[in-house]
This record gives sequence, structure tokens and C-alpha cells, in this order.
Amino acid sequence: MKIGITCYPTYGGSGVVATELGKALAKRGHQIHFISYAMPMRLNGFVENIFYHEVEMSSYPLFDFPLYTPALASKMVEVAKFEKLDLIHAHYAIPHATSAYLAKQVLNDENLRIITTLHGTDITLVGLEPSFLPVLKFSIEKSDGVTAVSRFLKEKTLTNYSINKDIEVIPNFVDTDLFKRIDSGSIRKSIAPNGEKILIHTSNFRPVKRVMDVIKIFHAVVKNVPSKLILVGDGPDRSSCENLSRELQVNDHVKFLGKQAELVELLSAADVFLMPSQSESFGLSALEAMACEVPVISSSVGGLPELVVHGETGYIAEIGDIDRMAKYAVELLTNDARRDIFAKAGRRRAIENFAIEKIVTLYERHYERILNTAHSDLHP
Ligand code: GMT
Repeated sequence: MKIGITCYPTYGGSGVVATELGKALAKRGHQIHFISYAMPMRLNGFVENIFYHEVEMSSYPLFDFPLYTPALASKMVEVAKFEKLDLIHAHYAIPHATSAYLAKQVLNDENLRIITTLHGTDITLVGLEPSFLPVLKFSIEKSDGVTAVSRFLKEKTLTNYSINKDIEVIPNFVDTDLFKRIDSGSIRKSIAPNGEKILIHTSNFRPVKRVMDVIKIFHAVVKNVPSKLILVGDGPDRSSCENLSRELQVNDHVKFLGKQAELVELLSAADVFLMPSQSESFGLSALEAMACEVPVISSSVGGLPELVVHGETGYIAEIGDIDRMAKYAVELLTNDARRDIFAKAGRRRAIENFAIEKIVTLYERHYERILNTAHSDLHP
């Protein structure tokens, strides 16, 4: 198949999923055309069957805001026409599904199929704003195929937007050959020179991730267990978190590492992964941690209970229940045998349920089904 993929190219789970999916499909012989405003973060170097088309953004004094939606649609038109795309796969609906719909109308070609994957705040937060809602609902309904990364997200979409559409749940995935526990002795030695335990959190530091809770949980943990906290990523809440760690006087034990391209070695050095999010439709970074044998302690929101099995691969607690999350962390950090059982169970779950080969096949089947169904049946 000839497939156009549009995603946000920066740090963030939807861009990671889109890029890894494209790479895996290219390996299977499909021709993949990424269309975005910058090269997706995890796409570097020459890869057979992968092409990248940059959306050109022009500025004009009359425009107070960048007009990305039509610019993206125009690039989609060009790529679809000249590369003879079978389908465009839009990751994160706003505004990608809208641009894709527009491109299809411009081309007036019902054989070009549009598939939209819903990832998270496109549905649970941003999409609900009145300035987006009607256009988002329309764009989802006009997509030929729609997938959601968890059952939770599917249900939210159907109820919040009164959408009457078949949505297939295709969960996120991880390459368990790459994401596996490796020797990380040197990192451990440098971060925890006295054999302290290591907690880790990775995110884009947006308010929805509640990174301040991570600091508060750690503050409670370090009183009981000699430990260190690694924070990977960057974003709007980083300075507040740095301030909080100083206020709580744990700053000597907290390492802010900023954005890191290489996660496996860091995850492999960790004993517990913290994800206390306010909202999380799937929690890709928690899955990557599980694949690296790191038990996850998370909030019970969104799709997280579909990923983390309470009492088996980690623990879940109510949003903001810092005491409980700290208690769970202390329990795992003071019981090596139990932590090891959780770690192995997490890896097993990642392999059995979320391995890249299995999930990419689900996407391939979804594409085939949408391509082989008459347009009139897709939009009765
Ligand atoms: O939804 C967002 O705010 C951004 C998006 C992203 O690009 O990182 O995150 C969502 O998609 C990820 C990939 O499917 C999921 O793992 C995240 O759980 C989800 N984030 C939220 O729901 C907050």
C-alpha cells in the first residue's frame, strides 16, 4: 500500500506511535510518506520505503496566526496525487483529520481513504472546546476509518461527541526487542552511587501529567527509602517542579535530565515508574517502562487500567492520592522479590498484548478493510 502518515513531529506519544508504525509498515514493504511541518522525532537517517514531505508555512502580515490546516491539506493533495496514495492516516484528530478531509474533497477522489487515529486530548480536552468541537466531530464522522488507542477513548468519543461511527480499538505498541532491560550499571552508579533505589518519570511536563505529584510522591518515599528520582522530558511545568523540589528539599536527590532520545538505558536503571496523570488515554511511556521491566504506579484514569494490572504489573490509585502512590512505591522498593515478580509480569504483558508485530498487523487489516469496503457502505 502507499500510505500517507500525518502526525505531530515533536515529543509526544501520538508522534511516536505514528512514526514507529510508519517504520514497521515500511519494513513490511509498504511505501510510507510522512507529511508534517518537521521531521518526526524518531525518524532519522535513510530508511527504505520511507519519504518525508514538509509542509511549507508562509507568513503574511495579514495573518495573525499560522494557517496550518489549509497548508497541510494542500501538501496532502500534492503528495496523494503525485505519489498515488491509497490512504492518508491522520494521527491526533486536530487538525490532521480536518486537513485530510479537505484534501480528499479537493481531489474529489473517494478512493483515497482517510483513517484517523484518536490519541487523547484531541478527544478528552482540546476537542471539547467550542471552537473545535463541531469541526472535530464532522472530521471524525467523515473519516473512512477511525481507530482509538483504548476502549476508554472509544467510549469517550462516542458519548462526548454523540458520534455514530464504527471505531476500532487498536492499542499502542512497543518494540520489545528494542525496549528491553539492558545493563545500565554505569548510569545507576552515577545517579545512585550508594545503591539507592531509582524512581523514574518521563513526560512532556504538561499540567495533565501532574509532574508536581511525582515530586510530592518522591518526597514521601525518600523519607522511608534511600532513593533518587530521574525526570526525563521538558515542558511548561518543569520550572514549577524544580521549584517544588527545592521547597521540599529533595532537590539533591532529583535529576532533571531534559529531553532524552535514548530511553532504554535510563528505564533499565529504574526500579519504579511513576505516572500520576490527570488524564491518560493510553500511557505509552508506561508501556515502554513495562517492556523494560519497570513496575508502574499510576493514577486510575482513562486507559491506564487497561494497561497496568493492579497488583500484578504495578499499582493504580485515585488521581492526586499521593499518600497511596507513595505507599505503593515504598512497598515495591523495599521488597526486591515482589518488585521482580511485578517487573517480569509487566514485560510479559507488554509482549503478549502490545508487541509491535501484533498491533501493526491490526492496522494493516484495518487499512485493508477500509480500502475494500465501498465508500457508500463506509458512509451509509
Ligand atoms: O493527547 C495528547 O495530549 C497528546 C498525545 C501525544 O501526542 O502524546 O498523548 C496521547 O497519546 C498517546 C499516544 O497514543 C497516549 O499514550 C497518551 O496517553 C495520550 N495522552 C493523554 O491522553 C493525555
